Amino acid sequence: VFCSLKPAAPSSLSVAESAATESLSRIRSLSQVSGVLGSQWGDEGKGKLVDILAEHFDIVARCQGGANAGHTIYNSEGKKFALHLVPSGILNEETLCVIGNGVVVHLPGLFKEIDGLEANGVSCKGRILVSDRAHLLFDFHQVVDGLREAELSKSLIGTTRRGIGPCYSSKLIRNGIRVSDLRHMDTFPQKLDSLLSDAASRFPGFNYTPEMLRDEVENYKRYAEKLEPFIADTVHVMYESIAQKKSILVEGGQATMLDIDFGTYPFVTSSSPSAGGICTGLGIAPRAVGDLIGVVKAYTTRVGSGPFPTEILGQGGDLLRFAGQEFGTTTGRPRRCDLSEIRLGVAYKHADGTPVQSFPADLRLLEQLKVEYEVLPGWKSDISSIRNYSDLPKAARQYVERIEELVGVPVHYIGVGPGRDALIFK
Ligand code: 2SA
Ligand code: MG
Repeated sequence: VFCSLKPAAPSSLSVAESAATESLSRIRSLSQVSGVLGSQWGDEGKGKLVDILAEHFDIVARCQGGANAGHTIYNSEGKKFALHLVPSGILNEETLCVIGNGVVVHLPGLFKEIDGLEANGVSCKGRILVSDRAHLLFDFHQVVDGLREAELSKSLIGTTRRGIGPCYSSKLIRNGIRVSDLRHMDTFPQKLDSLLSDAASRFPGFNYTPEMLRDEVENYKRYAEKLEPFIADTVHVMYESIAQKKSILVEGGQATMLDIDFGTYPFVTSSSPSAGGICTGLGIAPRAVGDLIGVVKAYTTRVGSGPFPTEILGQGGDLLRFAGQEFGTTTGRPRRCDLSEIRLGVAYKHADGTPVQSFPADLRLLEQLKVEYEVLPGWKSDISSIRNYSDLPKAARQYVERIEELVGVPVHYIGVGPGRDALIFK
């Protein structure tokens, strides 16, 4: 968590009041353009933090990725919403949600999400803007994602099969179709035909028929009409909003270790989930970007393939996975850490014992290196109902403080459960 520490609240207030005032003033003093980014391999709980912070921002914007993101948030009644494309600010009525140019948009999925939200009383009309520069992700991109993975067989990436890589491929090879192209249905069929023909010539398993094109064009005529009220030049909206002193919270999808440049390539996603993605995916100038909040789990997990030096295999891993799944699926269930001791990975070493200076690009090296651990005491108690940092077990505080010390970054928000209120401000 990278925001600066603020002075303590006046001493005339009670401890609880002063803690609440301090946490509120810290949120209010976040920069005009702030970001919530994943710092591990995803699933850190970005959506929850964005949902909490959203009421203090005018705009919540996505800058990269697509429906490969899975952001689970709960409203004040504890109702669960799983979002993939719609920004996690949507539950806050005053917040405008922006899907930026860097996002790849699967319209059937987007409308399914919007319809689901509307059916649950969350109004989306006039509250979601989709960039006219965003690339359209078609069903066939998802099919190709599966075909590519099948080809890779044993060395597969383990993608979400949402078509992300194939859609960004279309974008970079420069025959992609953008949201603004929906306004020109006369040329749309040719563009789509070129994309589908490409896929058919590359993959023998891809059965491209004239009916497929005809049906998809018909679908997209309807989507074009339905999307029209949502389409905007979001780059201009960002520029104007910044000039008008409106605040923008950028919601990252995936995470640094899945970044196309900085992650464990090729076991990465096809976008830039780290800080640079904010500028390219929304058209925001680097100088406008202020505080970045990096979200991490208390323990690291990853889905899909690729090296993971501190992976715990066997019983220990099962224990964490089991506990993690329990609180991942069931609202309000006690969050526990059953470990009697916690091994904290603090450094990587080469096989000969010499230290590894920086996170290696070379995956073979990453697979072979040794991890240096520090052993800290665990806390075998339920901390899910704790709301004040000082009430946490000593071992839990030690864990947080040792991480702050090692990383050199203050920890300001500690989630202890899935709900909106399950947060400790530190
Ligand atoms: P892709 O589909 O091309 O982006 O997959 C490439 C790699 O990126 C990983 N990846 C993810 N890892 C964790 N969570 C993700 N999002 C969803 C979630 C996943 C879901 O938050 O739960 O709903 O199942 C996500 N998206 C991409 C992926 O595992 C590959 O390693
Ligand atoms: Mg997730």
